[in-house]
Amino acid sequence: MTSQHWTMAGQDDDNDVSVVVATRLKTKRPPLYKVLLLNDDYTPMEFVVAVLERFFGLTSAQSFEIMLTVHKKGVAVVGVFTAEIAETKVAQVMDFARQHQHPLQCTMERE
Ligand code: TYC
Repeated sequence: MTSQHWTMAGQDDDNDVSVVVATRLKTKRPPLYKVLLLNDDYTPMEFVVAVLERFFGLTSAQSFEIMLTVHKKGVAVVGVFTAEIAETKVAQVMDFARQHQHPLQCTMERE
């Protein structure tokens, strides 16, 4: 929706002065970011599946499918989010991987 409301300036009977006010009804969609998971030779497949279930709310079947895509193609988009949410997901995955001493990499890029 793109519309605006304008209140006219004027002077009423009491000599009170009214002021022009613009009310912006337009809503802007925020920029979106793809969260990407990268393949490596060492992170166990089961760990990647567990990450996708835990941090992206995917079912085990969806997680297995995405994990296999990353394994075969090198990278896959695991979700699209606003900046703050994408940053949080990336940080959660990277922290969890580091805690378990796996080299799994997760990044984000503007859609
Ligand atoms: N290539 C890994 C293996 O063979 C599995 C893997 C899948 C690693 C996806 C990372 O993002 C990844 N154990």
